[in-house]
Amino acid sequence: MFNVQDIRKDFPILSRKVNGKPLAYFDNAATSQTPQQVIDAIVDYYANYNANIHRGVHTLSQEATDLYEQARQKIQAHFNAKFSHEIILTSGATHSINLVANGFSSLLKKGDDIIVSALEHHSNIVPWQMLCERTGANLKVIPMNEDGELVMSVFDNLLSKNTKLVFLNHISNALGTINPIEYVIEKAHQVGSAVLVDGAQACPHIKPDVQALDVDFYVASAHKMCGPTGVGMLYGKEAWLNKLPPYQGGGEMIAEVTFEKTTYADLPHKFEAGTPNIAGGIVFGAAIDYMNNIGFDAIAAYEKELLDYATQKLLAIDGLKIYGTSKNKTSVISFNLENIHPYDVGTILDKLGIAVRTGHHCAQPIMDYYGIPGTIRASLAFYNTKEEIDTLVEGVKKAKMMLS
Ligand code: 7TS
Repeated sequence: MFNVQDIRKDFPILSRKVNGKPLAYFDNAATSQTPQQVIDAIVDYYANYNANIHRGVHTLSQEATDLYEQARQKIQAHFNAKFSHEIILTSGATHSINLVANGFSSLLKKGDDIIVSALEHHSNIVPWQMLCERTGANLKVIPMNEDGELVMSVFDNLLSKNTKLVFLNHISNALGTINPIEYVIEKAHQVGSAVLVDGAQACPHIKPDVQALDVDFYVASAHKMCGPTGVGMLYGKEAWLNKLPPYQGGGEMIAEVTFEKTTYADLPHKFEAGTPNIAGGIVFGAAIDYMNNIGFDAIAAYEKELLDYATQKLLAIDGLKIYGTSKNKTSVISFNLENIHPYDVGTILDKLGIAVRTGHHCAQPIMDYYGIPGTIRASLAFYNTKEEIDTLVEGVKKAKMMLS
């Protein structure tokens, strides 16, 4: 049974005060909070297992290696990848995207097309622009509409035999829109293009099945799903990962090194140069366990309830406009008050202990589309409550009164 008050007891930070008020944390899309089970796993690693992995004959190193590889298997099972070596542990979604973008340098030529969506976080735009500069490929954009949805009829027309890669997020960080990735994957595959899905904002809410999706690459960050910062994953189909060259050179990614020639290790090690975030990788596994114990169906149902409640309450405030009104959206609410700068509202909310993000949310093209400098974003998680939403709504009303 889903009981939010019991769940909240797992998160020590949720009982602290900010500016003398109980914290109401609504910046979950930036980073999620960390349950005690995950904090304990970090302490356990450093207290009992700390050693470098894949290189020692000694017991500690072997134990740490086993834990790290078990975490990889846990991640494999969670995303339903066919092989554990299709899971590359990275420093996060940004690293994962850059790894693929860098690899495609050797696969693209002038005149090839790559397609992005208008709803992307900068980390799924800039690495591809850099790739286009290196290769002469063209970057094409699937546009958005007023509701913050992608215009799929334009996407259909952008696709051609020149399309080599399509990349878009599963869920928009700025608006919460759930994108029709199944359709995108099917259509892109029909013209022989690969697809990368940025799942950074989807993984806190749903459990993606990469084989059912038939997606070529899928990326995620642990810190948005109750895990630590500085660790994430890249899923890639084995054939694609074998086709891509290594991203970074260094220790642990080689088979043999001489000054004449170096050969590379097999997957996944080919993409994991240097000492990784060992504790982070292991604890990523613990975070996945934590979320699965609560259950993604229960999380989705509860968050939908919170989203509907918050949307209705906020819309009752005169002059408040919500950006991102797709029926198919998750628990992110981006909004503005008429004639008031989002930053000013965010500052007043902070004084009341309410944490929201204000600004362009690293998604400037979306703000440009709406002709606004930014929004106030309340992103909800399964440990938020209706009472906290009431506090937010009262805070927004107060800010409106003070700033009008
Ligand atoms: N992709 C999406 C869709 C994101 O929302 C983010 C981070 C990233 C990629 C990058 O993830 P990282 O872990 O590599 O940094 N999004 C946000 C946000 O919305 N507010 O702060 C970070």
